[in-house]
Amino acid sequence: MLSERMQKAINDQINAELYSSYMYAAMSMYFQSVDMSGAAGWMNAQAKEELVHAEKFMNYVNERGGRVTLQAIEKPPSEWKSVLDTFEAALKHEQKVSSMINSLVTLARDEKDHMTDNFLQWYVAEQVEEEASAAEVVRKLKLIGDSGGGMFMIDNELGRRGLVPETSSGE
Ligand code: OFO
Repeated sequence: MLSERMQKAINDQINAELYSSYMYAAMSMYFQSVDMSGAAGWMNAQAKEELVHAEKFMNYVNERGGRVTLQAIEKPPSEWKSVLDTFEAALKHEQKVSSMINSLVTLARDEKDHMTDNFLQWYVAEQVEEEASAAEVVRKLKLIGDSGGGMFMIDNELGRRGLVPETSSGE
């Protein structure tokens, strides 16, 4: 059985994952509006992954006999200054989510809740990937600078992500 405190913390994390999905959907729509269809596809794939993250938490709470309570999702921004600005915001967001996951692990350890600690390790590993993939795009965008040709190429590259079917283990 989850403690009240852990249940509340996971419910808050479910809200954060749903916000992530909403924010990436907003980024996808922004990229559509500036004709970056590849980047829009990348963000759309990311938005879907975040729903999987939220759902995994929901299933876990239910498996442990807890109660999921959904909360209001904050309104995400709808405009960014540039493609780089958008990916920098995504990276900053993922760093924040990583620190939230770390806090959950700390709580699980404080409570000697080994089941939750073990469950959370999937998210710990996932956050390494989440930060690395956003950071890689940020680095490439900085290299490209104002080059129109470079932007065209990176948009094509980002678009390939949306074409790769998601696997159950590849969230
Ligand atoms: Fe759920 O990993 Fe991003 O936010």
